[in-house]
Amino acid sequence: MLEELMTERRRALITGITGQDGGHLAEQLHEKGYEVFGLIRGQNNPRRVEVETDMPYVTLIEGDLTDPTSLVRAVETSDPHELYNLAAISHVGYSFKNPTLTADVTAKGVLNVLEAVRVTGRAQTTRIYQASTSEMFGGLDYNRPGAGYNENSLFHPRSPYGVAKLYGHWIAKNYRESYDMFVSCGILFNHEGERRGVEFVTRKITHAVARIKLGLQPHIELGDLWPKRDWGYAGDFVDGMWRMLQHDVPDDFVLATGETHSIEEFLTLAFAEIGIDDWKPYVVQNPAYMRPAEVDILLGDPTKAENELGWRREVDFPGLVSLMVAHDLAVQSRQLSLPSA
Ligand code: NDP
Ligand code: GDR
Repeated sequence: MLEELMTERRRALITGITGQDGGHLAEQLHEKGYEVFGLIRGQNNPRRVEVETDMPYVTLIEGDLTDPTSLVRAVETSDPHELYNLAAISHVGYSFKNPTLTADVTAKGVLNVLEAVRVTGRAQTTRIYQASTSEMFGGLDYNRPGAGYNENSLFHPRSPYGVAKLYGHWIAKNYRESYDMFVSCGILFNHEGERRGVEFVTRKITHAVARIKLGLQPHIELGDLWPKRDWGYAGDFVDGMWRMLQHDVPDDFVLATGETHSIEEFLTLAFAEIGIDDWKPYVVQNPAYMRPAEVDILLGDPTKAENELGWRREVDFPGLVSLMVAHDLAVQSRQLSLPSA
């Protein structure tokens, strides 16, 4: 019996399975031998077929972060040792246009997940990862000017998304303190890659760069180009999520690269990948992509995660841009060579 318990296969439930991080995480957990369950929403989610094709080892469970009963069912069906709560309305610009939905999903949805674990009697057996974000910091770190944000920096969110995430962060910490639950919050800075949605600026650029190279579009429309972000690779960051849940105690950890770069720098490297030195003729600024309030600069300090979790990012900024452009060139070229319907 003891032997059976010790060799029991680990089970993980991922909310946000159709998203960027859900894909990377499912892949890594599967490679580690986990049985992986994914929460999927909607009657006709167009991304269901992608998950079923690319990750046939994932068992999909219908549910929605705004539907508490569906979350109870998902937790009971998967009976997870680890639950990664990645689902959210995650686009900052969109959150200004749909603030109430953002609060329902990105804030209250976290409470629904925590309650689903607690009321099904799993408070002491299911470890939870909450996807917190550098958007909770917002502006400058007034306490440590010039230094990166760490776990002790002040929060000052600048969007409905950031405010909703801050609720999720605090309610997760509250359940850790109130019910002695293993709930860890990863305060992750921007991370990108081949799976990034094209609505986010990095993928929007690499997707357009590939299409410009192949003559499929003339230019790209963007908003502000001066904001700076601490951009890492999603594959590296989901490894950090897993490490947080293997740690001996639940805690909060910043994951970041410790470097910050502007969108202009991203454009320079991306266009250089296709042999274009001056990107300016190919970029049109459109106010539609500007936000009512902007986060000027984000820079993170991952020292705690490096020291306590042994976490390291592998992919650097030029490597990230290069792999994303290469991926989009391959995808667009493949589509070009497909016979038309
Ligand atoms: P994505 O936007 O790629 O994925 C979001 C996921 O949430 C999708 O699978 C989406 O499913 C799902 N979702 C949205 N609404 C609901 C709902 N009501 N019920 C259930 N599922 C829902 O995000 P990422 O993978 O990039 O990020 C993962 C998490 O990490 C998010 O919480 C994000 O806010 C956070 N984060 C991300 C960072 C980044 O740089 N990527 C940095 C810091 C934090 P559907 O297919 O149905 O739309
Ligand atoms: P962000 O990522 O808001 O940092 O949130 P995004 O890529 O959307 O924006 C980064 C910066 O680029 C500017 N920008 C544009 N952004 C988009 N999306 N589209 C454009 O055309 C455009 N032009 C300029 C933005 O104004 C901003 O300054 C991401 C999300 O993944 C969040 O879920 C996550 O929490 C944070 O990263 C950390």
